[in-house]
Amino acid sequence: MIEARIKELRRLIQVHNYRYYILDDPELSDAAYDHLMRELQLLEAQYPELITENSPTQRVGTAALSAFASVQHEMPMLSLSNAFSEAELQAFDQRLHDRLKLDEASEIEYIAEPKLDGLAVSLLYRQGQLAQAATRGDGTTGENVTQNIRTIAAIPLLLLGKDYPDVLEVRGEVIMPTAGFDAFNAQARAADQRTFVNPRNAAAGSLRQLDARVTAKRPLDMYCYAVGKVEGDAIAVTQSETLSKLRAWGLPINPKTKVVQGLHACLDYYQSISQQREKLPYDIDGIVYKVNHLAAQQQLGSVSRAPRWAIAHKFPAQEEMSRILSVDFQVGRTGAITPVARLEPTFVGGVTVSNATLHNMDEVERKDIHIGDTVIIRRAGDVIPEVVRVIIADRLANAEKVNIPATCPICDAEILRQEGEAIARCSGGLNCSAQVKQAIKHFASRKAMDIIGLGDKLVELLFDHDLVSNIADLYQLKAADIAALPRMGEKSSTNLLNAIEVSKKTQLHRFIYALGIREVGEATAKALAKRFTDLNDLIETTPEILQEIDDIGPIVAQRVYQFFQQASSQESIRELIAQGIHWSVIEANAIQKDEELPLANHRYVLTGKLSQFTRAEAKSQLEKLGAKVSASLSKKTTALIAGEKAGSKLKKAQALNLTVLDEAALYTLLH
Ligand code: D41
Repeated sequence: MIEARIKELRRLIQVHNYRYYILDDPELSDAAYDHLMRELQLLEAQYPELITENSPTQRVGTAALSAFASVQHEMPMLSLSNAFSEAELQAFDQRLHDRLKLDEASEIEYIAEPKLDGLAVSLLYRQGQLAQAATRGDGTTGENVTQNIRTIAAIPLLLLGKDYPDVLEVRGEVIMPTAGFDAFNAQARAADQRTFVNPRNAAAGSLRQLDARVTAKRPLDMYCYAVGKVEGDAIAVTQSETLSKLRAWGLPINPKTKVVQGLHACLDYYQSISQQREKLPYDIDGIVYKVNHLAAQQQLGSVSRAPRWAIAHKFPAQEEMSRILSVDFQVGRTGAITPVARLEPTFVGGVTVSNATLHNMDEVERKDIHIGDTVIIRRAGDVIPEVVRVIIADRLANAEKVNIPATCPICDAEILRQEGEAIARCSGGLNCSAQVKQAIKHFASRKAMDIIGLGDKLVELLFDHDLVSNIADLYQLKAADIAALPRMGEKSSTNLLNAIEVSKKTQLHRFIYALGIREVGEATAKALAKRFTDLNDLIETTPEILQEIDDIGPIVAQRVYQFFQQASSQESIRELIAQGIHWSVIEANAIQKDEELPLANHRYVLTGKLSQFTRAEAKSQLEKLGAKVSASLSKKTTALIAGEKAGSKLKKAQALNLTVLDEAALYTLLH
């Protein structure tokens, strides 16, 4: 009776683990799951003789080891050769064509997957039970880390189903997801303990704990990507089928893994994953492609510890070494002073970087940055490059500390830092030209008034030539004055004035956002516009009423209230409205969620020359209707919008059988 219940509980927990970790489709709430686990723990406490090694309660051992035993891998764990460019990948595909005697036209079927930045391990299942886990080590000899691997919840102690081989060795990568890594480091920092440099080191460090109770507290995860030794019937004839089987037995497989046909599909996959990279919950450093058919793999074999049938296509490194030449201080829209490191130009993350933000003085202190320091810099995706850490050992004896100036480098007003705040600010307000310029740039920006063509450089130019000294001045600009500016002409002058004219018809939330009230981002501006459909009501409101709005707390309420209380704010709003800025109240009432917009989930690519719009205008208008506009075609592209003299994109779209729209069709789409 009791024994049956215990067995049933173990089975239930195993099944729900599978749904949660492998299928990513949990059926139980966390509380209901915990309830099952507690019931099992209680029963096992009462009947210790019924505890088995593979009970889900027995993941964490209680005795620390004195050292790891070594493990000989029966089949060596091979390594991957690398490709650092498209050309190298193409050469790989060509080599395989040659070796497999395929003609040029036939495409090799590959399986593509993200290359996880973790630690390779081998799991050995005997009769469906996790019997041993080892690190890859040098590929021949690794370390026995079974007791640590058992603490990783995503790894099954028992396989599901019945048709697994008697002996099954599975290989994969243990990782620490970035969220867990950040949380771990934040906690370690707060407790003045050692932090890890990156998730890979964190995963490795966590697996190399002699006390599994320590490992159990680390947020580790795993994805399997290969089988090693197998005793019993052959599992499959392709790599993709192998992975499906592993998944069915309860092993974690990366859901991004995809079968692709030929080199071009590999490159498309590479592009697609590169774009998702920053949003993935774990670090990756490239893409791995493998020949999908096992017979072809066999035929290709290996050279010096790496299979010929697989390759890692690496992303450009995101971290490189550089040197801090000097530190400047930039003034933001709200006067915030940001220290910026000027660096020895360094190629990182695919571009040459010569500046990196140091965020604020607390960060400068924490990272202990000195002028002349050798540093690790990082540029990930579109994120602003930053200094990760200093290599202290390389510091010169006379290196100078970084000090914040007492006064604003632009307007000379005093720099103040409030108690408890990390950010120091210039106290010059609108007397500080840096703050005014930033305010104008923000006002014109895409999510604000969306004045197309009025970017940072042009704002600087207008300001420096005394054509604008505040936001409202934009609406007084004269064609001849603009045309007379350096590098401007009649055409660009007309374009700018048109864009300014068009921007007058706006939406209330854009206008509120454009005002640049501190702490009021796009979402808050939308919330305000929804609550106060009449701007005058917003101007006259109180902090109490503001706080009744969801997501508006006391600080934001105070900022908004203070802003509208200022005579200068009210004056500038009056002036803007007098210049013709307007919005419709109906629109203000119906702020649509992005997914409700008419072109939500549509993806367009623009090419060729349009006659009625610039490409930027077309892009902006499509985006306002919820569409995504990207630079390159993919299977997900809704349509290519082709103007005159469209070239290779048009050919590619035709080859991909995509819809192609001309300018007239675009016009219809937008109206
Ligand atoms: O994600 C990875 N890091 C990854 C590593 C992967 N997705 N596939 C891999 N496949 C192999 C072969 C082809 C040899 C089975 C690998 C590795 N090896 C690997 N990891 C560490 C050394 C080699």
